[in-house]
Amino acid sequence: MELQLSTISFSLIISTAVLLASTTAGYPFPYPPTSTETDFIRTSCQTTRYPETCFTTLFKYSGTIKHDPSRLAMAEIHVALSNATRMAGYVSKVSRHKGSDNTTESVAIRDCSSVFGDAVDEINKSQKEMKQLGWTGESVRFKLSNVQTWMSAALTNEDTCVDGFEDVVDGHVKAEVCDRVVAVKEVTSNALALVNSYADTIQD
Ligand SMILES: *[C@@H]1O[C@H](CO)[C@@H](O)[C@H](O)[C@H]1NC(C)=O
Ligand SMILES: *[C@@H]1O[C@H](CO)[C@@H](O)[C@H](O)[C@H]1NC(C)=O
Ligand SMILES: CC(=O)N[C@H]1CO[C@H](CO)[C@@H](O)[C@@H]1O
Repeated sequence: MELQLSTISFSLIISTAVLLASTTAGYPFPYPPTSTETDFIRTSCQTTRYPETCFTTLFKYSGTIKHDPSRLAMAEIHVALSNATRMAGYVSKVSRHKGSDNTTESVAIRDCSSVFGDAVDEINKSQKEMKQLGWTGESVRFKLSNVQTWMSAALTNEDTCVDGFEDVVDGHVKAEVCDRVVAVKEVTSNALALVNSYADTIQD
């Protein structure tokens, strides 16, 4: 029974990978990903809160990630950084257009713009730290704990942006900002989860 179940899920994984490969055909892969490389991403993504988002954002990097959990975490940090940067740019533009009045909406937008700028800096620092993890267990552990701290702070800042709109009456701007933050939060949360999983594998 157990064998049957795992055979079924294995073929499910394969067919999903094949389906995705065919729908994303034409993507600039370093080279066509092998099924074990995509399996690694699919399996690792199960430990995240948004496994589908995890897989769809990382699938195209499978040739670079191979079976390396640190590259996996780094790739999602990279996705989170470009997502957060784009979001910060959007909010800052809205904030400039909204003028400088003190309506709850304008205040929420200004605050969101400020905390998103911080989130971008924190994710950026995390990316740099991941690029120079070093080799000794101690060094890797120390740097990963920095990354965990910064990515958690980034996630908190993204939440703070949304919380700031709590008392703002429903409208176009509130809906648009809160909608867009959802996607950024998903990849940020996933990146943190992948860092946590990797940190768990490092020996003292
Ligand atoms: C908005 O509030 C800030 C800080 O409370 C104040 O300095 C500023 O003059 C206010 N702007 C307007 C347009 O009322
Ligand atoms: C990350 O930080 C560096 C400076 O250390 C800066 O040049 C770069 O533009 C930043 N990247 C993003 C996406 O904010
Ligand atoms: C600009 C950018 O990186 N956008 C991505 C944000 O995350 C979603 C998935 O949650 C991607 O589909 C976007 O391409």
